[in-house]
Amino acid sequence: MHIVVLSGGVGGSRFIRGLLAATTPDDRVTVVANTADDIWLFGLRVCPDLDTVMYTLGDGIDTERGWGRTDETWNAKSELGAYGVPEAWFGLGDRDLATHLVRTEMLRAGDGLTAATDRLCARWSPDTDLERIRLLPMTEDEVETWISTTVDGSPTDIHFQEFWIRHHAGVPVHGVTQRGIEAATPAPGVLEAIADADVVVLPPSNPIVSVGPILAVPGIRDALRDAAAPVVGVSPIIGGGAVRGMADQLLAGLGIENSAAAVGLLHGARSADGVLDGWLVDTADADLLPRLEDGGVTARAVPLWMTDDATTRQLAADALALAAELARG
Ligand code: FO1
Repeated sequence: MHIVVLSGGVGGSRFIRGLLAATTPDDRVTVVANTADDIWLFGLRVCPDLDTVMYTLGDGIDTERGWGRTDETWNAKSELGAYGVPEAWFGLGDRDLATHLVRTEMLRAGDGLTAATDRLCARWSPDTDLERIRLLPMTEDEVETWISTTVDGSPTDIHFQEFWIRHHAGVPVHGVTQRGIEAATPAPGVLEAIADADVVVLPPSNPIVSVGPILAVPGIRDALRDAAAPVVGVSPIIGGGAVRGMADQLLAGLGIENSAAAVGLLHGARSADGVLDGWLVDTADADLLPRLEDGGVTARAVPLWMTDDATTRQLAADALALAAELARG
């Protein structure tokens, strides 16, 4: 079976681990990762979601933080602070720095983000879950999520990382744009993977800044709508709150109801100009199933909290079971 996962960082990575536990080594998993979180800092290209998937599956992740490296130190960051560098708010770890240096060198040499990602993954793959997936960026073109907000009373646009890390999502969201998205093309292999897939999964990643940008890359939404494979998603919202991160602030800022149904209908049913065939909501949101069914999405209520390996594996199995049910028609 070939499974394609359109993933953000933390939630997506956790789900992918469950997916690998719920399948066999004969099953192929292609991960198309969001790159709209990416940012130029200190002359380096930082790719948070690619790195979070790579470190998580490669066993290099700091599991407490959910991002960045284990046994990390912050000397470069504190030195930048001592120099009064304005972006010193960014958590640049000394070990993590090597990843950005290797990637940036390759980008400057014209190698492209796919080759850079392959090169970085080669270090982390041996004898880890990373060996069982192909990790692709959604595009090799530069796309960045920027937030229109108000800081100290004046309207301004800030990069998503500044919104999230410097302001802890505590400033108003007037709008969210993916700069560069119109000119972006899917990275090599992305459309082919979707066309070849037996199942496509939207894991519980942020619908606005993780899954949204992937769907917004010209060509990807249509590829999903034309895909022979069932497309199944997992709600990142449980009981009206984001499982993790700042999805609720973003949804509220955009005037989108903060619910598992609203996010499922935001992605939309394939029969209604959207991309979804199926959607999993938590058992706490079982009352929302009729709204999703009315919207053309086949929905099931199952436990969504990925509290440990067993529940994460079960969630992945539930997503595959819904896909199998949909494939039978
Ligand atoms: N998240 C934080 O909350 N604080 C940080 O300082 C921070 C630094 C950072 C550095 C590299 C990286 O790959 C991720 C980092 N993240 C940090 C997480 C990152 O903002 C998020 O993983 C995504 O961009 C949003 O899901």
